[in-house]
Amino acid sequence: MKEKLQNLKNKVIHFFKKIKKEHVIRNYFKNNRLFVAFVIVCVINSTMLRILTMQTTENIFAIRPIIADLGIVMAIGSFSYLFKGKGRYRYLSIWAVLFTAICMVNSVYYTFYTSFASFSMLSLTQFIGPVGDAVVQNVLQLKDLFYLIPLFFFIFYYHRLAKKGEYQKYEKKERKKKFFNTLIVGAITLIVFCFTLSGLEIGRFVKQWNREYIVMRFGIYLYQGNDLVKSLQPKITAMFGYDNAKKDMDDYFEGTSDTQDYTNEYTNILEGKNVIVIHAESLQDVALNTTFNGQEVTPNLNKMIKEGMFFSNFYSQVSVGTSSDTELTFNTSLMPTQSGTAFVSYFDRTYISTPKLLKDKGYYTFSMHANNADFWNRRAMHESLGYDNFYSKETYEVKDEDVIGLGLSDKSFFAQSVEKIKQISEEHEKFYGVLITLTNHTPFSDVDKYGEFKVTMNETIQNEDGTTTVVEHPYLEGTKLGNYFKSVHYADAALGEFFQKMDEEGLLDNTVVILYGDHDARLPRADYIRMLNYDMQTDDVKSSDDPTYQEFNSYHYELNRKVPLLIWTKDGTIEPQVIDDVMGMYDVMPTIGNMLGFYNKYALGHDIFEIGEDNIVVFPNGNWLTNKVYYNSQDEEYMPLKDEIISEDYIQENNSYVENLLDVSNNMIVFDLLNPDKDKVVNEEEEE
Ligand code: GP9
Ligand code: MN
Repeated sequence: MKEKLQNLKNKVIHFFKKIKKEHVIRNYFKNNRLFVAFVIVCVINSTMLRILTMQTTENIFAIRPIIADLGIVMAIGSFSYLFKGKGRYRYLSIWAVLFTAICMVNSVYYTFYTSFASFSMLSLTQFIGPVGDAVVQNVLQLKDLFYLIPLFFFIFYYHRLAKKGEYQKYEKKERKKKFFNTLIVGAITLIVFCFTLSGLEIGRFVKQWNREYIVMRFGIYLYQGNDLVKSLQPKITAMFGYDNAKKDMDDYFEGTSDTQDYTNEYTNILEGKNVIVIHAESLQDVALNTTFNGQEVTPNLNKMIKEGMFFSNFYSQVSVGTSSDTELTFNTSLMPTQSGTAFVSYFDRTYISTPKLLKDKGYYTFSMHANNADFWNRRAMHESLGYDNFYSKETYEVKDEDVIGLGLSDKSFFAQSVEKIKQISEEHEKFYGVLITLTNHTPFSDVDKYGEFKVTMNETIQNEDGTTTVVEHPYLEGTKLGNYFKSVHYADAALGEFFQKMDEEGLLDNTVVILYGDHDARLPRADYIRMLNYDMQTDDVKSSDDPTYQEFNSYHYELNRKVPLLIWTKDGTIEPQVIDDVMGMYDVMPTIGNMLGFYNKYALGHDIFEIGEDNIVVFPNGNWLTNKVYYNSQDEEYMPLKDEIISEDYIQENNSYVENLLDVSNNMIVFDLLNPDKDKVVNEEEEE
């Protein structure tokens, strides 16, 4: 073994010595001048773009995106060797122009939107419009022209080589060899790059979740290539199978009435009221039910829950689109799509949504979120959902001292939002507004900024002299779950301040507040086990043999992912009550629709006051939940929730209901089945 290693070492040393002795690198540069110039020009431009747009130390010193750019540029450039004579230059210059254009467009786009451009936006006049105007007015800056310098250098360099007779011409055989070798080196570079990636990074690349994040790690060229594929994918999928999809949808809704065919005690009770929706980031029920040494994690919310209508078994139904999936389901009663995300890939479809239906009733509709407007492609999708206005980061003042975690703190966000809502209420008769919070977002590590809240466990010891001593045990301090509770405590305080300010401004007087947790916080199961089974004496988890040990298996974990849903009015229109039936995000639209006086025939959920205990919550992965059972579709196993025998038929019936619902929902989005013009177009095409 030792000998083999020594041999290998010698070989490597020999290889490098040979490279040095024979001036391999120098010769390579000499023999491939134009290609090398092409690679350098393209990589300089992409690096310049990253550095000029995202000026963080992490980005400025990042090597990985340079490796990715190198790999891509080499692989694409390698094909130039297949062309004879001047053809090689032509091929390379077309790509050099294209790559430069990518950098320039993104440079302009970034100045305007603090994000990177997407091909899918090309179909949106909303994008072309403002950017077009802005370019003419003031957005095109000197820095956007820097990218032309390397390109001009490349063109100039070629002409100089040609003039001096130094533009290399290769034999056919040599060209083939060069093409093959360069392609291999490009591919190896990309493979090396892939090995440096974490699972999280790959996941985010696939989802195109946050464009800045992707460009910072993958470089602009890989980002744009991926974006092109992502933009074309939905168009290609939607080309086949329209008729079947339409028929399935029509069958699904065959028995559903075109207009609401029932009334119950909640019908129209909220009609005409303003609506404030709070999309509470990562807020789980567990935070509402937890106290530390007698201190509630969420005192403000708990108070409101006692005064309002609380749904105690409410679940979000998100897939990879997390926040954005919840926004979709909440506003349209549709499920997330089976591939990609509706917000990113299907923002140009027609949706029947709560903002649109309320707009028909004279409401002004808006959304507020102090993050970059291109996160989850909200800039485009909020328009598709029918919001009259989206107040994003651009409309908020973000001072450094007000930043926590992902961006502007909830306290500052709410304070500034109240001012905006005040103005809206002066200008509009009634409004529907959704406020999307941000601070309580994973990884919950900005603990110093959440304010003082201890997640310890106090032990009171009786002393012999009759006095007592309090000993504080660390309990959840330092765990992710512990940090989560601290973060939620902050979010709750921010909500408390918000409602107080809204009340002071008289903005709660004729308003209904709807608050939901957008999805669970994906916290480690081990932390819950510690929370439930903490042994103060050992500062460790009790043994599972301990008679007081509480199990927390994967089903408990799933059930614990429930999030709050609260409907509250200041004037008591909504009476205090707790609804225990299981309910999903898709049931909100029909439930509040009945209260506010609108109806969507194509909702997949139900008014909870109609369906009651027969309700079923469908999850995008095929799992489902009823009052009786939690079913896991991957394992094809379930956990009964009541002392009741579950029949095989019950499972089968629900399974086929779930499968059908998920398919119909997906098709409605992918094939744009809610677009009344679509049917016409398809019919016309068939007649031709
Ligand atoms: C992004 C925020 C978080 O602006 O809404 O999204 P999430 O990571 O929860 O999907
Ligand atoms: Mn979220």
